Amino acid sequence: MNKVSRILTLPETPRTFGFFVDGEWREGGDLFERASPGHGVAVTRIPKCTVADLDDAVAAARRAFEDRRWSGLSGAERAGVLLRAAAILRQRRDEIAYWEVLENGKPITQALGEIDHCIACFETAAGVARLLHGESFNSLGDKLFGLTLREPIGVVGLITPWNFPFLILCERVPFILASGCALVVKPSEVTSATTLLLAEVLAEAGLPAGVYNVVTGSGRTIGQALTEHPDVDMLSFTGSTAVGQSCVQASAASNFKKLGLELGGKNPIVVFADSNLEDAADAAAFGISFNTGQCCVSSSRLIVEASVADAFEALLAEKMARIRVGDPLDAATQVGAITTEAQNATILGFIDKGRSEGARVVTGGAAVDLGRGSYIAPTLFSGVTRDMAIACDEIFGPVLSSFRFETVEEAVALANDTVYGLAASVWTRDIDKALTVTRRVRAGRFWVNTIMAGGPEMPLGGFKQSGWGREAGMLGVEEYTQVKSVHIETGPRARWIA
Ligand code: TXE
Repeated sequence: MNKVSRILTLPETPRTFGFFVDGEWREGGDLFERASPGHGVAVTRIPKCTVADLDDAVAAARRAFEDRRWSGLSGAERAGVLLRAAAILRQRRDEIAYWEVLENGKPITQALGEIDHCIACFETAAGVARLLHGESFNSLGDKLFGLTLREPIGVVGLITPWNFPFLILCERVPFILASGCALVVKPSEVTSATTLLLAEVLAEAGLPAGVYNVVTGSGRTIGQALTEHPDVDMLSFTGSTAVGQSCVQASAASNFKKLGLELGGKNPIVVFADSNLEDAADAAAFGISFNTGQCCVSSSRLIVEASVADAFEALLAEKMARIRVGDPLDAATQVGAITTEAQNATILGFIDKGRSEGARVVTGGAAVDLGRGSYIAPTLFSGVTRDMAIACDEIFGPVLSSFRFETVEEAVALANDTVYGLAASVWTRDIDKALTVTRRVRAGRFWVNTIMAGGPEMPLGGFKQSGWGREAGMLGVEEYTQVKSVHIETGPRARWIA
């Protein structure tokens, strides 16, 4: 599936995008120019929208929602649009993956795989659109009958980050649309292109005007205004824990909009001595290097049984050293560029801190010089203690911190030793150990003898400070609905006034 079907070269000139409101493209005044992180070459120009543009988009979404042009359709009709969108995405797969790579720096083969996942999200959401339903209560006695209705929550604001611009978008948009809501999306300012391309896809698929609007611009202006907007009913935010906290405050200070939050992670991979160590090492290398570790579910803490720790670290380091770091447009590349200069500096800063706090670099530990762009070698730190920055903080880069344990109790305690709770992985052939760790470690997504597996049928989201709510699957549609309890009386009323 992931074959690159044509030779990929950089665009000769940057592509200029407009923004999308009420079914129409609008030109931006000021533009933000984005350089490809893998090459340092300008690739896109994106509007810096104003708060007035955002107000227009929210008003368009509000009109679309209130006149029921989308929410009033049957689930089958909504499913039809989502399935047509999936078919168009399949046709435009190479093109969307190309723009994703140019702005984000991820390898092209990975981007293509992500588009396939996005197509599956649309198809899954189409199924859920037809199946969404409430409940009936036939247990209230002969005189009363109860129903719960699932109604779309209304206008949703969606703020997305730069690490998986299209994938995170598509793990939300089709499910939000399946619920019957209208939305305004604010993508990351550095990776807006594919969110705008989705507007073309949805319009061609027959989504009514005003239901999907995209306003581009900075987090501090457009993002903040969306979180504070009194006419937005729900905000779904994926990004840093710090901005997540400000979303909570903005929601409380404006209109108590409902929040869905997917924030940071410091995810454990627990490896027992009895596991298939070759497989576990391969998974650990993948878990920290996939998307250059700029992934909220990256397994960034290795928790390995002491009896095999030295051998396992050596095996893992040997595998990590063989990972092909390279040009994102090259189909042979496994790990591409770091997406922003700020993130590059953050990761290198953590590597320095790890060294100065006394951890030992087993492999990597430095930038990779490819002549242009920002690249960092997959890095393994041994001898990490719980007080070190590389033990606690989300690095969001290809940097793995290794810890050791003697007992299952210790493994569980180490795995839970974080404010986050997004994902976890456990490796063992012993079902007792696997189940104990799975039940006792607090994380929203769990992998047993695998890592980062799954599909859009399964819900995703975090425990603890990793967030609120669930996306994808049935729960991912229900998240964007609210429940109305309906009471229906039959027969004569038992009168209050005699
Ligand atoms: O995220 P921001 P940044 C983590 C990761 C990374 C760190 C910083 O640790 O190193 O966050 O990344 C918009 N009101 N994650 O600074 O700022 C912004 O425009 C409303 C984990 O890039 O949170 C973008 O669209 N919105 C994460 C989105 O928020 C605001 C993915 C994310 O950017 C805003 C990304 C504001 N005041 C980073 N300020 C994950 N869970 O996958 C910014 N934004």
